[in-house]
Amino acid sequence: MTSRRSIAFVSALGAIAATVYAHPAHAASAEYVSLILDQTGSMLTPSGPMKDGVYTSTRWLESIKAAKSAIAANAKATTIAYGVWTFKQSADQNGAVQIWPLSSADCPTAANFETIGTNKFCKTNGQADFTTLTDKLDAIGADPAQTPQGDWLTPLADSLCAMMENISSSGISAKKTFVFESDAGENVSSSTCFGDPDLLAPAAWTYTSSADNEWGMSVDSWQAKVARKLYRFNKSLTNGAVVDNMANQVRLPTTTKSAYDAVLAAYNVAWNVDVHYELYPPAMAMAMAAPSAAASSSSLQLLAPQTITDVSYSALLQPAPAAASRASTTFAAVTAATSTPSIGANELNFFRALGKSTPRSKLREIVADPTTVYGVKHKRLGDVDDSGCTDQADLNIIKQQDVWLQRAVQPLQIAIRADVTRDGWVDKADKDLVVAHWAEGCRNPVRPPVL
Ligand SMILES: [Ca+2]
Repeated sequence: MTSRRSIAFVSALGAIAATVYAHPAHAASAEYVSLILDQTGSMLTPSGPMKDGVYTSTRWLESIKAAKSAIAANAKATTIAYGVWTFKQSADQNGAVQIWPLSSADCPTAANFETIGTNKFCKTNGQADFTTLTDKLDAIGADPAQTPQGDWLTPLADSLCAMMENISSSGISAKKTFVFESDAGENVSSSTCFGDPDLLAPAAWTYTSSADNEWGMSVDSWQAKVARKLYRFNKSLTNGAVVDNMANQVRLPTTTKSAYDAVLAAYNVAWNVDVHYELYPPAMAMAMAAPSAAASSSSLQLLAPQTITDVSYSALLQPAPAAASRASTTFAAVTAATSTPSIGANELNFFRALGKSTPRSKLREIVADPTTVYGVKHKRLGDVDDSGCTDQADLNIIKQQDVWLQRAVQPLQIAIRADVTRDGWVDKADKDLVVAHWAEGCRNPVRPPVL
């Protein structure tokens, strides 16, 4: 009897397993990715490729391209879920706010919608769903309601801590990944992770067993508080106890670096950080220092408030592109012998440290450098392989997994060739250009494009 019942029980388990397998939509995801897009006013700063002495994109538009690129390797995955967040202050948004998905109707497949704590996710089930997600990111980039406005208040530290609290309090044990697109500029956090800036913040956080260890940063700086939250990821922020009061901090149960690393690994958290900034050649810095009579242009008015509210060094440099665009003819001849980064060293170091803060974390510096030439000049538009005919072979190169959505910079030669729009990225715009010049130069009939 006992054995027969056991067999029946095992059979029932098998049936349950088969049921779950038949409806993977109901299974928890293996990784939860929170895309955090810095939507504050400084993201409107001209950036990207330069043409005739003027940056032709913005940090915001570059951040959308970078976000797609950061997740490109997941295109065919069936077990990864995504949510998209922004942060800014004023215009009814104070800190981290989720913008997608907001309901199951937003997901490519409604059944793949998950709500976990205060977080909502859509799981993508293969390439078609993933394309829906990247199209959504493009739509967010172009949406006037989502585009940063001329408001420079940047609650960066509070937003990062809020995001970590959102995720840590959800109890997700699977991989947790933050994709973070930002240009820094913390200047208004007033809540849990408020603190004076550490102007000498190191580019890597270092462990010591000291009770008042701040990973090499100054005590109670906002950078140190973000690190406290990350390194005590699974401790509740209730009443700010983890990050706001040194005496109340919950110490990690370790006194050695290896044990500490093991705790970090167990959190299963990664920060994939893209920090966006420009290199300003000398003429731009000069234009910034001595604004011309045209300083009342609308673009400068948009930029001006940050010089009042932003405590960072980068704020002092950010009006430069507007000034340069007014003086583009004189700027065009200038070389970048001694370029100045638009981001302060202490903030760049914070991003660098965050990008290697846990075992899976990554950092990319998305630098608009006027000396960089993107793409290559093909004889025929869209003819990626220079065969003399724009056809499926060119489209196939763009669609290749190690090329599609990638940043088209050295050493990715094939992506550089595929970047027919010459903007530094391989994406839908490149496909569109190939299709716009379809069959040009071809001797034989060409079938319609397979996108
Ligand atoms: Ca391109």
